[in-house]
Amino acid sequence: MHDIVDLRSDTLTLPTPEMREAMARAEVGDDVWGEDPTVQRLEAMAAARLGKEAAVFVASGTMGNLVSVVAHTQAGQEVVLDLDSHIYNYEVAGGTIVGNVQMRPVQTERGFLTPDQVQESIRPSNIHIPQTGLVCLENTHNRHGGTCCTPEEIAAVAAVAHAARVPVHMDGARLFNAAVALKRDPRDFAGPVDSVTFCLSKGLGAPLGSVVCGSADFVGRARRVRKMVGGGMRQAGVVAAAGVLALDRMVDRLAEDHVNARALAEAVATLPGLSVDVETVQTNIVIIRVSRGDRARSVQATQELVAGCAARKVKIHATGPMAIRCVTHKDVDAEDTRRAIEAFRELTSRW
Ligand code: TLP
Repeated sequence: MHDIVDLRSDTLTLPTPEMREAMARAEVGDDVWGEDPTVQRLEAMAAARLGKEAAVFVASGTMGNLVSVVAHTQAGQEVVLDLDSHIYNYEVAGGTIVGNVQMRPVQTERGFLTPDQVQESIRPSNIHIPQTGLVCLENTHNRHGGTCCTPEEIAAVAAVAHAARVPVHMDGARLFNAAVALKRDPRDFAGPVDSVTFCLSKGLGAPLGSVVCGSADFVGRARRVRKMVGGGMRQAGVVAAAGVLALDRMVDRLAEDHVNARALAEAVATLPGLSVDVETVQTNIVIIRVSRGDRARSVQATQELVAGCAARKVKIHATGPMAIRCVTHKDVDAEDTRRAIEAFRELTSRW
């Protein structure tokens, strides 16, 4: 049980006492010189966990996706991705600015491009038309509520892209949530794609950091781009030490977060004026839609819910005028989840 139940994001997780200890003791060196043994250990662990040749430690998921987009593409090429993807919506157009690529967002049903959509989006060879340089996938899918796509779905999309000689990058910020939820090896998801970024700083609880995995050649190029955007970190082993523990000890427990998210979703779905597509709650994200009569009243009710929950020490985040996102994580236990449900129940009881 915690004093404040913070459901705004799993990025708010605090490092465990064990992580802090490991950080204090970490063996370090200058990583730009290739001399930080703890960073090297983390990169080797990450590559092995995803079945890739190599990996590079980066400051954030955003940086991981940026260096991947730039390392895979040439200026003037096009990147095919889902309209609701994090890369397209929340990464400040980094690929466009740094990589000079054009984004080609495609509306999808569940956040996942189908093989047909990829086929239709790949540009023909024509003097007028930009070349397709990359396809990006996101798993789990943030805006669609932590939904997972299966290794088979990924393989089907990658086959179409690869047949056209287009590489595939996966934003796997929460890839381990998908692996735990679907009870599959992370390697099964990573196998069909050319690169994957995953985050240590979300459900896995590290204070910061993400890892980009791929072939040795790709990772070499990504490392250069990382340096270009100022991401060459010196004694980074201090933070990589927490990442090693995140990978080692924090993956299996993600299942608890999924149980709590389900409980929250099922309870909230029964309350007046609130709806949740419970079937989509496969991992740790719950998207709640608020509807109270007309739009104006619904928007106001959403704001009142956020404020009312805050007054009850339950922090939630409005992701749209009539939408709330709750994310469960290691610092929200079953008792905290019950408190959050109680707050929603109280606040909607007068509706
Ligand atoms: N997502 C954050 C916000 O930026 C929305 C959150 O609270 O969920 N890919 C995906 C799918 C993400 O959800 C995020 C972070 C990132 C990439 C970026 O990671 P960071 O925050 O480390 O740059």
